[in-house]
Amino acid sequence: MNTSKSQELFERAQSSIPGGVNSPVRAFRSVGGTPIFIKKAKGAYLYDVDGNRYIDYIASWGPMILGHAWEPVVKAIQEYAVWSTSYGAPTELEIEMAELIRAMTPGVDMVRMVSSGTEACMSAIRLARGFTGRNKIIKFEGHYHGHADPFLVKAGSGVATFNIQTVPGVTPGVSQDTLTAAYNDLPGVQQLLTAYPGAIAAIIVEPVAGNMGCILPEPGFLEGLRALCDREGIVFILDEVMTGFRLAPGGAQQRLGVNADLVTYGKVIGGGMPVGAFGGKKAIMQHIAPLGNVYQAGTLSGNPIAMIAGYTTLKFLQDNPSVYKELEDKTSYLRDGLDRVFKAWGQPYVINSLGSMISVHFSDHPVRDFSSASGASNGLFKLFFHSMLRRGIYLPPSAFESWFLNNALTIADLDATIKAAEESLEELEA
Ligand code: HOZ
Repeated sequence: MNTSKSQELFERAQSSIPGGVNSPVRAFRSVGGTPIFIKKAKGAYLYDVDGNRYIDYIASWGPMILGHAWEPVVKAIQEYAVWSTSYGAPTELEIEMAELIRAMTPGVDMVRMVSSGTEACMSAIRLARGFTGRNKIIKFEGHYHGHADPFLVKAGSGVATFNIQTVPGVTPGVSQDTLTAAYNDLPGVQQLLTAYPGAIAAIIVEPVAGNMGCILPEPGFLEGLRALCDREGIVFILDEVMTGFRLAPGGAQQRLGVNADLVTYGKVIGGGMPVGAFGGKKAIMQHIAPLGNVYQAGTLSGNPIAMIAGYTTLKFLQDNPSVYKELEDKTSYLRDGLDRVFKAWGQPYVINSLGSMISVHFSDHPVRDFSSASGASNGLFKLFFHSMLRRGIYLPPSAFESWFLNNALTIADLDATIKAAEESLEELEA
């Protein structure tokens, strides 16, 4: 496979963009080699600048649930763009978007649009603190809620990929208010509550962890967190940036039957444009300015182009819930196929999946939290990643990320992926 143009671009990017990329995991540092520079994408396929085609399992890290350059979104953006790309003033479309989100998601009385998942989580934490008058939050090891200061403590995604223990620039004052527990460890959370009575404003959790590979909540874990929050007057925040509108029209709340006080969204909600949102119970949301004094704002919040891309995507998902069954069937098909070839390979592996999220860990023990995810072999993942890439399969360039399926994938694509995995594993053996 010729990737010479990507290599040239990566070299050129070094002098003007830190590390040559605008988001660290894209640099391929943990898997080695040169990132592929993308020229365009359509449906389930990415096309790089050298003319190679890849079957895409990133889906822009989640948003492209219906595939790339999906016609209705492209048309809607074209239609709205001629009226201006930003007003900084309210539009009817924002109300329609808020009403649609309310209709699709359980327990969201009010919603505020922002421009990224980071902003959504950062704002939700501030709101929880303002509402409760408490300072500390609990997050989980290996969970990633964006790159705002309070979340960069034992974080997943790029922070885990690059094994960054402490992030310079995050002050100790901020970090000390972020307490961490292991995912799926309810007694660990209980211990923190005992150690810091009346001090915890919020517990924030990815209901299905997607920033250390894909890791499922064990039965009773999320329900247990909900009960602890009720008992202690803590705001329970579900970070549905990855799972929102992906696991079900109502996200993980609907899929797993758990209710949050506040929910954060990103990715699918923007249909591929930069969008995030946070919403939840009116009693809490009404503390946001201008109703209350918890300040939060944004020039591009509710941007019309972003709103129409997101609205078009969400409306389609609401009107066509069969998409979720199709995605889940495709993911099961992939999972079964991978399971077959990994079993035949004969070395330890773990495949976790739920809905259209899936990942493979080269591990001889169940992967249920950050420490078990970190115990998996990154060396084997690296080799597997590159072997798959050479065969035209684009996986996340880090074992600390979930794969995301899009509904443009065909059975033939999945078969090609399973075959590539079989050949890649044979290559690992050699
Ligand atoms: N942090 C994102 C996934 N968990 C990756 C962002 C990107 O590189 O686009």
